[in-house]
Amino acid sequence: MSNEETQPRFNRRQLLGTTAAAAVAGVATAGGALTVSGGFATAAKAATKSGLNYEIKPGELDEYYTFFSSGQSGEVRIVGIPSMREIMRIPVFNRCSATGWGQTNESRKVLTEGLLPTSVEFLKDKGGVYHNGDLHHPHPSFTEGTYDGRYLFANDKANTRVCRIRLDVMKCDKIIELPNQHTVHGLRVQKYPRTGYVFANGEDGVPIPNDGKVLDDPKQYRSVFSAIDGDTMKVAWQVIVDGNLDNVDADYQGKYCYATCYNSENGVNLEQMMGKDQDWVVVFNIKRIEEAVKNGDFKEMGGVPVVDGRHGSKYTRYIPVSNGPHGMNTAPDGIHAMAAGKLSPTVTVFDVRKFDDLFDDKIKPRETVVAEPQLGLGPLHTAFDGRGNAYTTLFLDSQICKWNIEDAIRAFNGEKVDPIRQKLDVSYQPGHNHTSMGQTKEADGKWLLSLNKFSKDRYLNVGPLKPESDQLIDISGDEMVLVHDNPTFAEPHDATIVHASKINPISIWKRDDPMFADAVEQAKKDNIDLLVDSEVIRDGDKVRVYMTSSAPAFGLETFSVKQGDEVTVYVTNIDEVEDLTHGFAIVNYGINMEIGPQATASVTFKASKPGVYWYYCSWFCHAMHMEMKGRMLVEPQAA
Ligand code: K7E
Ligand code: CUA
Repeated sequence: MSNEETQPRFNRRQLLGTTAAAAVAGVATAGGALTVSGGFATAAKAATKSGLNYEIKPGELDEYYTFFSSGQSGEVRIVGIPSMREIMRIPVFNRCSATGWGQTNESRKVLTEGLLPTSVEFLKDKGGVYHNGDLHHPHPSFTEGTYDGRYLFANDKANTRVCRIRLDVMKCDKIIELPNQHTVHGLRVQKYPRTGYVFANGEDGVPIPNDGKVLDDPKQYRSVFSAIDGDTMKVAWQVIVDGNLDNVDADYQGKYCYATCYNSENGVNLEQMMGKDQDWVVVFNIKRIEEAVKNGDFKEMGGVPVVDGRHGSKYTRYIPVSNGPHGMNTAPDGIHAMAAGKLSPTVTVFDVRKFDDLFDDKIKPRETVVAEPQLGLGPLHTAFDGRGNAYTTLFLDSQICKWNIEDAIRAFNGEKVDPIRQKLDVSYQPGHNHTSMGQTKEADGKWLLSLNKFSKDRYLNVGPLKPESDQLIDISGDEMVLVHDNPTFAEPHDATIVHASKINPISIWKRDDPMFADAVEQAKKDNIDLLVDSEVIRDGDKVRVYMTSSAPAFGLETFSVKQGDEVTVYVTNIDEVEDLTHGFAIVNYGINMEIGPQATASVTFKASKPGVYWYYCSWFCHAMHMEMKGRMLVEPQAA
């Protein structure tokens, strides 16, 4: 719009910062009502319109934890709502310089123990671990339809892995790589009776096994759906499906889960994938699949039972929807589930109570559809307020569309009602959105987060690579009100908003924590009391260095090893004070790790360079923190 280019920039930004109603009228009134300079006028306006208090004063705590994914950054981030302050990062599929994730023995165990043998072999000369991941969908564990504060699960699209994060310590304790599958995209968990299963969608099809015997023969490519046991983190079963699985959700009865599925053509390029007008939502019958596994109606592949769920199978049903569906979301009413159209301007609403009849072949697949409202361009994901309204992101329109589910059903049945309540401009191109507790039966209808792929002009220009832009919207009233913009680094893809009352982390590690059980066991064998002793144990060319750390001193001021030794340093933080973390870094040896209060952390390396190497505490712990250091003396090998 040339009009836009000639206007001062703040005018347009103000316009986008107001509610949709104002925005629609905005073009006409912009010259009048919105000429106050700067962004503050908009914020003040939003504040008076917003029914909720979103200002968190210094020292006050947020009402919600938000677990943000970070896409290709590979970590999970914890953000408070409504303040939108980033509180913590949890390294998962990435390397973390601050905590030593990817370097400590404790983290390497998590990163390696669930790898498939082929990957162990592949990573042999690459440091033994994958250094990247693409974490899309973080979802907490449920008990009876709501969050229980035990775990958070997430997928790695880049290297076909699923992780589990312990919410008591906010650390990842399990990562598994899925056999037979190629990428994990959609991930959701069983809501009832509990988690239970973690459902993981395999997006791309490949030959099974993918060992090079079959290459350019797409007819032999298979897409796989996995159910993982969240307690053991083992694959419980897999299902082969037709098409490429995209997003998934589960019902509130523990009977079904369902996934959007594109590429019904089984094509391998864009042209082939767009060949047909229709794709599917595939519904999985959990009970029937469990029976199949029990009764042996499966093939064992890659060490797990694989059930054939392609067309004609009694384990699945394929419900036709328009081409290229994307988001899959179950409403808190437990009755409605919906698939966002992406390429179609519609959202297709299913009544999950009809799935019993569908599997008994009493009704046709499309008879489970109870509404299909037309919302706008590029519907991707839907969130809920628990009051019967749905909020769908419109990627192409850069809007959130608020609509009423019951009205959409009435319109579908021929009544003259418009289900759309409001459209709110967001900046820009939203992917996921999420409401407070909105993926549980306790949806409270207070906050909506819009996770926008582009920020363009919303923040100070930082060069060609711009941040994403997450926007906080008050949905407590009749109208959505935008209250806050938050820039984020690549790429908070999805987020889950959990009421703080559901989460109860500890502040000091328990000495019997499984995270460092291996170190405790080794110390026992070496007759070391980790809380007391600082000692060097030589075992051939393996050297184990045990030291305590207590602000502001390490238990050892110096230790000696020989060039070529394999050295393991175990540091135990014997401070019992909340928020007193020590670090252990060895200069010019590329080593650094975090040791939380009452934790033990260890790192193993080859002392390949002779000389004097200072080690120091890298996490600020005391007024004398700078003095918390010592020397590693590496004696040169005799020539
Ligand atoms: Cu919509 Cu990876 Cu969650 Cu992207 S998927 S938006
Ligand atoms: Cu210990 Cu800084």
